[in-house]
Amino acid sequence: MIPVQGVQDQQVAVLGLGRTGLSAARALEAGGATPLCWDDNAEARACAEADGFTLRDLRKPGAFEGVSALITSPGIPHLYPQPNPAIAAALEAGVPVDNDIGLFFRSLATQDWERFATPPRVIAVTGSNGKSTTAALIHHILTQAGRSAQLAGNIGRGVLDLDPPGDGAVIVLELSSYQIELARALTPDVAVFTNLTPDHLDRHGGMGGYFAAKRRLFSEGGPDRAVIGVDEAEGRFLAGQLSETPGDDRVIRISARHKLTGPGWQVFARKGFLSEQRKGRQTASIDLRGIAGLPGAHNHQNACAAYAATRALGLAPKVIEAAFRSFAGLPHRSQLIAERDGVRYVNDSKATNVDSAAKALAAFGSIRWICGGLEKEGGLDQLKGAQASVKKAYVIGREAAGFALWLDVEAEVCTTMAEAVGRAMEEAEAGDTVLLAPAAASFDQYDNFEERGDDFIAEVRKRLVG
Ligand code: UMA
Ligand code: ADP
Repeated sequence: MIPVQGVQDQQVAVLGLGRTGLSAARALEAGGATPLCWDDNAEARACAEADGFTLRDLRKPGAFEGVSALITSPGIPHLYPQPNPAIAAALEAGVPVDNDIGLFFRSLATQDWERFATPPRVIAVTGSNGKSTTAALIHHILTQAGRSAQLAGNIGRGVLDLDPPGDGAVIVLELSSYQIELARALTPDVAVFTNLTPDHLDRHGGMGGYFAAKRRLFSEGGPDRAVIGVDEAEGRFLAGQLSETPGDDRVIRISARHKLTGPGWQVFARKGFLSEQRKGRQTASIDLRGIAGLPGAHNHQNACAAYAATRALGLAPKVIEAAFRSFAGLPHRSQLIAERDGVRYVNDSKATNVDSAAKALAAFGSIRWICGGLEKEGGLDQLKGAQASVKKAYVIGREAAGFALWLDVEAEVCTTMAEAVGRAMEEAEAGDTVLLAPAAASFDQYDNFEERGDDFIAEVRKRLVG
């Protein structure tokens, strides 16, 4: 755990008692503060109380008297679509609102660091898609290279739950727009921006607000190195804005679409080959084709980002290449779960938005596509033109019939995963890929995307065994 610094004897309100809130409350207590905890869900409150935490109803008048700050959780809206009443009350009372990420950056460095030969470093990864894969890949490369490394953030582990880093250690954080937007301290040594496509628009009041939230990672103090995906206008803008000169190598531009030219530092992947260029000359190249854990152009973008971030820490291209080859990939992202009679079964349940589903469709051929679920704001327009390799769609979700109307390919309304998997397997022929890439959130039928992916895997395996 990272004890929070500068809070001795203070009362600090904590809103949300999930992974973030509970780890923040523990770390505040370790720093000598008294956390006053609240959650809008009675069950979560009861669990925290049973664990010995003090509850305070933060919605009641006067709740913020004597409170020095409110630490909130990323899933709780503070502005759009409407502010949570407790956050609104804190802001009205002039109480600073922060989150675990802000506390982490403020509390990481300790006096022990003065004895270290190499101070610990933090690499933070954001972007619309590829954050988890890129962060996990960076962590894998560092570990394979023999560096002490820990991984946390939006990937599932609260940042204050990390162990204090030792001499030369690296912390890799996956940060969502929700986490970045409210953090009052943000000082990674290396910051990565993979890409930007519409997601979470309701929480950010549209695309401009979404980009503004992500950009904060590069502006509050500014990282020593910024790795920026320049395949969208926003990335090109950000890279341009951060560069002091055309050759400024504090910015490393990455692309999975274009050959990048220019006097600066760049890493791009084309036709399956990663290329690193500095000062207009190629410095290294890696053949990414056939690396099982990184299929498709979208994963080549992740490879470029992870390569650039670890090169920024001084790792050698050969070491990075060897680690690419041993990377197993993450569950629920382009995850090959079985191959039988020439048919491949791939679980990409994490394709919760349109862009990630389009990328999954581009990574495979002859697809029997299981899609549908809770549609996100922004619509399905971007899927137009992405369905060329789809033989047929099998649509799940409570609104499956409506979802099917948007598709350009033959679509069967299946509603349940069991029906969709059953029908796709009945019709699949050698050479086909049965792909779960929903292009929608899972909450209409499941608690989360993991449960949806596990259901897909179970339905496939049941039939392969039976
Ligand atoms: N709650 C309220 N009031 C509200 C809403 C929620 O009190 O109005 C309470 C809930 O009752 C619950 C708690 O808040 O007890 C949950 O807080 P949370 O939703 O912020 O979830 P955590 O458990 O703290 O997990 C969060 C991230 N969740 C979200 O951002 C929604 C996790 O990312 C992250 O791994 C974890 O912190 C540790 O850093 C998950 C996620 O879905 C994977 N992220 C989104 C995504 O990837 O798209 C952004
Ligand atoms: P995030 O943490 O940003 O949600 P993940 O690595 O978990 O990213 O991948 C989420 C989804 O996006 C998965 O469906 C995955 O196959 C897809 N994906 C992974 N990397 C990229 C990328 N660079 N661009 C677009 N989609 C991607």
